[in-house]
Amino acid sequence: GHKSCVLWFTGLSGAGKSTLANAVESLLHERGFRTYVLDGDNIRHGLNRGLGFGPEDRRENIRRIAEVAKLFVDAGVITLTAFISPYREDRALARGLLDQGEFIEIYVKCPLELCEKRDPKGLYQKARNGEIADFTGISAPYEEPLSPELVIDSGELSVRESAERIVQYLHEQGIV
Ligand code: GGZ
Repeated sequence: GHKSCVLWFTGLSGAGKSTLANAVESLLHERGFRTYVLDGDNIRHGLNRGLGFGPEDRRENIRRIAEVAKLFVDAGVITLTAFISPYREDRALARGLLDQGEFIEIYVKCPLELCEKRDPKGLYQKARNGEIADFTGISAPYEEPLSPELVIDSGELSVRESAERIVQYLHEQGIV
């Protein structure tokens, strides 16, 4: 058996968290590991339906996700979470629920201008127009990680390169 862990991706909307989490998952599958990706599609539409984007709701969103991730880790699954998780305090809370070495914070770093230029869902435009309140980077804060395990410059690296770096890190840590 292998050590399990949470790969906690954090970063702005449009930075590439989900894309990267899915790419890492593919590489891990090739090597025979069991994995699961938690993201907005399976969490915000289900377990956390009804939570919004104010600070309190985001905190509750992150807390529940961390608790679920912990269950997956207990089940021996490498768990990848892709949420903005903009508040340091909330990420620290998530980290605190896991054992030492089980929480790997990955800052998917991408300039706001680039995220806004990509704007795949048109949300930044809506936020600029005042149609979405509390939008991260526009009208709500993003607190950059101060000491993440990894920083991935998603504006500079390809998805494949980024994913390989993360798997390399897991290898160095003796996780895979
Ligand atoms: C930020 C928002 C907002 C607001 C809707 N602020 O690019 P997306 O669409 O698919 O990812 C964003 C997602 C953020 O949800 P998270 O659960 O990751 O946020 S947090 O960790 O802060 O709780 C975006 C969409 O939801 N979205 N409104 N106001 N992103």
